[in-house]
Amino acid sequence: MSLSAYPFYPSRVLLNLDGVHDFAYLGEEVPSLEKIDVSTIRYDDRMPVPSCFDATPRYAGKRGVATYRIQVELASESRLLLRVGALGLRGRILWDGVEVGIDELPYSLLEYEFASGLVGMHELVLLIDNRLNFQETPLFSEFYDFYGYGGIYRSLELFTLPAGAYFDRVRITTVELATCKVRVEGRLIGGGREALKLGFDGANPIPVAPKWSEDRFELEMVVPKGKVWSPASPQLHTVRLESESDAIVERFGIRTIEASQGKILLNGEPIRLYGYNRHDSHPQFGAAVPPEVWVADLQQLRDLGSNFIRGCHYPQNQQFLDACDELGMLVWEESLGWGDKLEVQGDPRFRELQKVQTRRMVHNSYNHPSVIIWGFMNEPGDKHETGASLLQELATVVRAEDRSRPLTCASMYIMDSLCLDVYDIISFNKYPGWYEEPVGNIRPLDRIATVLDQVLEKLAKPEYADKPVILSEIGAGAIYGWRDSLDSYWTENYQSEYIEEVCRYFASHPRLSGLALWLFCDSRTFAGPRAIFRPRAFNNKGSFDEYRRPKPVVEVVKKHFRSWK
Ligand code: ADA
Repeated sequence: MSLSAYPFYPSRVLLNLDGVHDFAYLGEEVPSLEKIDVSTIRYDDRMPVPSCFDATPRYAGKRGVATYRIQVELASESRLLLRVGALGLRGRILWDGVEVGIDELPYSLLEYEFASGLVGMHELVLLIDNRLNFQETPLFSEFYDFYGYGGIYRSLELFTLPAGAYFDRVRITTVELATCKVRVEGRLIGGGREALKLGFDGANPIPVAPKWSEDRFELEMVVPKGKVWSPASPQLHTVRLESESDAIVERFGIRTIEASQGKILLNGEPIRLYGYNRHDSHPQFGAAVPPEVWVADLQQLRDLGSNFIRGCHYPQNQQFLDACDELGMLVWEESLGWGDKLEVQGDPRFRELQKVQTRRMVHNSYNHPSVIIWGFMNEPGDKHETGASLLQELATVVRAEDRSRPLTCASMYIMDSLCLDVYDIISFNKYPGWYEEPVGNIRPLDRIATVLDQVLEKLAKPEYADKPVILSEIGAGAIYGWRDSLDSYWTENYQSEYIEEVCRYFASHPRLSGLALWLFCDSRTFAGPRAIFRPRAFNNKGSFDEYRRPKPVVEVVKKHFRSWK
């Protein structure tokens, strides 16, 4: 299934390369991707794109190198831009046998530019490595609590580039809500000071005179008949820019989002966020979740009354974010990270890749009105200097790219964090009544209010008063269908009562501006001995199971969320 996300480039030829590709699994005992001679590979299988090969029955659980190959027929000679929606865990991309790029940013949308060669048939090969090894895949460690799939997670698209200068992304930022004035800024790669035309919402583009600084342009304009975007009224606009040799259509929403005086303000009005953490994962498709699944997820989330999704723990599919824009869903998008060890956080290459992927995420998702919060490094080492300095650097990276949204980071050390001053919003993950020292109490539900009270007491200090607070994870595991007379851990009843407590607490504590329950649906995680605390090798804290079948807790959530509308 192919769906293109914004932006569109109306004057370029776009070839969508999704479909069924030639495939070969090369095994575990092969050298690193750069050392593999692709000319000797025998393709003896087929595999769809997008797909995770290790979610298919034949290659389930394999850790090794696999190859996807497709023939592409070109009608003209030009420069090409290959857009890889996302892959994992590491990729090497070859066009006619020549390397055009290495992708070491799992879940990130990346682009590669190269010359097409002559008119006629060409061959695109993607070598994919899902072996867990810090040297090769520093951004994904084997202890991450979600499965490190191998494959091409999201769409592959190939664009022809114009002979002259061409547009990179064009960013639209709301300058003034009342007049619907926006700033339009972008880059004309290989150009500058060219005549530009611009039109909103399908109007014929007319000449404009932006300010230029080398190849970057900027101008402010009032959107004619502009309408403000909000969850209740998700009004979207498009803008088309034309240069001498290229054209681009970007979509955006007119809205503001800020963290001020302890509140999250959407279009100047305080808003409380309530919803879920959602993994982009499904047992049959791995991380290559097709629209059939994520559209249904969005329907379920809306039926529950949620207005908020934390896209844990990596950059989101652009098509998914387009749908969130259209439905008025509010999203926290974060770059990839998960409780990385201190020695990892101190590693220069890891730090550099963290910055590159985070910058790229902001670049890719800047125009989505649904994305209201940037995050990074879930549960980092924020109580140690090494972790704290990385978080400070990542915040600087985000702010250099975008000052129009607040940033945050989900801390598991809220009581000891050295970094709370770094963020615009303070977020914390807590599992009272779930991860507890043995206390002899088989249903420690009373711990929820006790522990959350301690956190809010700390955050009542004047130095934090201006910062809104989000409870970014809380939850209890339940095995789908499991009932038991003890009503204790892993039963659906304990989970329902747990979430009942959490929702009541949130409703009566306005200091909390947001709640993201852990977890929308059960999600596959590490297998093997580490899964001793993860029955079935799934994170079982979903309100739905991995096939999106509702557990009884869904009715509890629905009752509360809908009453907050
Ligand atoms: C952490 C982490 C989640 C998940 C959760 C859990 O808070 O951020 O990804 O692992 O714990 O289920 O324990």
